[in-house]
Amino acid sequence: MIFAVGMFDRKQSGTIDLHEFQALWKYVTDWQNCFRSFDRDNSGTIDRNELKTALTTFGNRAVSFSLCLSMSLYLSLCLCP
Ligand SMILES: [Ca+2]
Repeated sequence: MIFAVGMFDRKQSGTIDLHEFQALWKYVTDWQNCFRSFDRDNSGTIDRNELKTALTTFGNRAVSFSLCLSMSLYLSLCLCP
């Protein structure tokens, strides 16, 4: 979570205010939606076939995909008990 606070703490105060929290929340929900779009069977994980489909979907945007996947995995570890 320190990463998230630092990323959205635009005033460099060491804390996030309501507006910064709203931006953080949107970022988290966007990544959750990204993860869910890959998790076709709603298993909570991305299996080999789902990963293959995602890679095909992203095509030349592999860097964006890897960032998305990394963040999705991070969120699934941090947000899912
Ligand atoms: Ca799945």
